[in-house]
Amino acid sequence: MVLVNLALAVGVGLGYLAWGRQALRLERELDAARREIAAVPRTWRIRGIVRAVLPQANVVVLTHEDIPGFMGAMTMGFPVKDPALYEGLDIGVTVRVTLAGIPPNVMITALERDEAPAAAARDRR
Ligand SMILES: [Cu+2]
Repeated sequence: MVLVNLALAVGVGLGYLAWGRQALRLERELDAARREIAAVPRTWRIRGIVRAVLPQANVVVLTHEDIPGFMGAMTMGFPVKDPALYEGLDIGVTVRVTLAGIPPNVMITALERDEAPAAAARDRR
């Protein structure tokens, strides 16, 4: 009986160790998969409100909507691919932008005025 219990304890112990190792391996695979996903160039079409234009830095500061899979709504600056995109842009207007790149290195590659009020505009005014 003692032997049976001992065998059982050893068996359960080994099983637990094997399970723990497998869990670790799965966790590592998941991490690697996440890194791979993160390293892929992506594009988003989002709306935002223009808060500032910084031509010296080639940056437009936007209060932007949620960027799915990247970041939530907030106010921040984005580098702009072409200075022509922010030429004549007014502060406070709602714009539709295309963001492209490998997070966290994304830039605005397209920008146009949007007449419909952005969700960000309603929530953050
Ligand atoms: Cu942001």
